[in-house]
Amino acid sequence: MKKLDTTMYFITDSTNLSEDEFLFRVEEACKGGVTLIQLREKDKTTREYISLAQKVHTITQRYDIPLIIDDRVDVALAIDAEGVHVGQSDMPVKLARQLMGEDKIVGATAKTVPQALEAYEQGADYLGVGAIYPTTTKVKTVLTSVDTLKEIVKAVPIKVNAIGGLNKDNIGVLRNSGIDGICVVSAIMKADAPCIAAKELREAFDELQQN
Ligand code: TZP
Ligand code: MG
Repeated sequence: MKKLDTTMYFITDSTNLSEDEFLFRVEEACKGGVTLIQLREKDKTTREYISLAQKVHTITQRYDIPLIIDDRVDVALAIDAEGVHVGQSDMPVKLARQLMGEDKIVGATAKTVPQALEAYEQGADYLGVGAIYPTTTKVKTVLTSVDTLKEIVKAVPIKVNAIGGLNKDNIGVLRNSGIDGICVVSAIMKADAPCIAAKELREAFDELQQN
């Protein structure tokens, strides 16, 4: 059975970090209680992507946290990662699912209800929906309203996470939205202490879900 807990989904960004500093931060996030990690690399060669993915996988396996590879089914398969995440310009979910097999996690980005339904019908296990707030992370995206997020949650039976500019002080807008978790890059990656940042975010999200 594949394990999928999207509660505290950490997406990495190695920009401007040495490899040692990057891996240290990934491990600190693991210690802080993130439940899922995505390796997201936009400028690496395939060989560099695989090499980094292997190193990150060694860490995530120690903490029993599934590793998702952004965009690249080939890299995910090459390192036997637990899953892959595809956006609207990437490989269609249906093909990613066929290549990855039923036991792996396939996630997708959706900004509208039709996109969400399509991803679900093609076999996605979870959806990332956003950007909820403007983001400082390098990404081509537009804002998604919390109303659309709520409609997506109602439309599909799979897990739905909010993404985009989220931090422990602004996730209040997600109260009662029905989401399963949050995806963050900067709030952990750029924090002074990623371990503490992950813990505090987790606490803030748990509090939100209880009330
Ligand atoms: N997709 C929509 S927003 C985003 C992605 C990959 C980046 C989120 O990064 P941050 O730093 O948490 O705003
Ligand atoms: Mg992508």
